[in-house]
Amino acid sequence: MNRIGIVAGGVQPAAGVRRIWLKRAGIAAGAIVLALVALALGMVAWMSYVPADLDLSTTRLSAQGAYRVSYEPRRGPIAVNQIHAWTLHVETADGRPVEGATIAVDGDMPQHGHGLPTEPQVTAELGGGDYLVEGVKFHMPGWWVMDFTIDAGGQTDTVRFDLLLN
Ligand SMILES: [Cu+2]
Repeated sequence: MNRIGIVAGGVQPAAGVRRIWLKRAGIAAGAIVLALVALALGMVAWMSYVPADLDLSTTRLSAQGAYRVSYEPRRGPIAVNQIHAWTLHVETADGRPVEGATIAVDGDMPQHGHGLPTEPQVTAELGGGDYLVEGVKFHMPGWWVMDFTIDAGGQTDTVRFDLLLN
């Protein structure tokens, strides 16, 4: 009798400890799941965030004010996933066409940490300050930026366009 009593007494606390441990593990797992859900929601919100004051104009003054630059897609509105070309027009701040410029092209999605799927380039100078930009493609809807670094007559300046694609 005595022996059974000792055994029973020994089993009781162990089961109690296990129950408490399981309860704590359950609480921890729940907290982890909640944290992951919050993180996922935060990431979705961050990745689809677009500044309310985004300037979508297709004519912009370059960062240091050297050039007034405008662009036009050559075949109508820009569609996601379609490779297309732009005409980029470059003039001085006071409206004189800039010819013979060297222009580098870059672009990315500010919220996604990725750039363009292609490497668009200026492939021809069309005259009158117009340049042909070929190989432009946006592979996702959302907020994109396009950056042009323009070097003409020893004056280098950059211009950024914001685009919002559906
Ligand atoms: Cu993206």
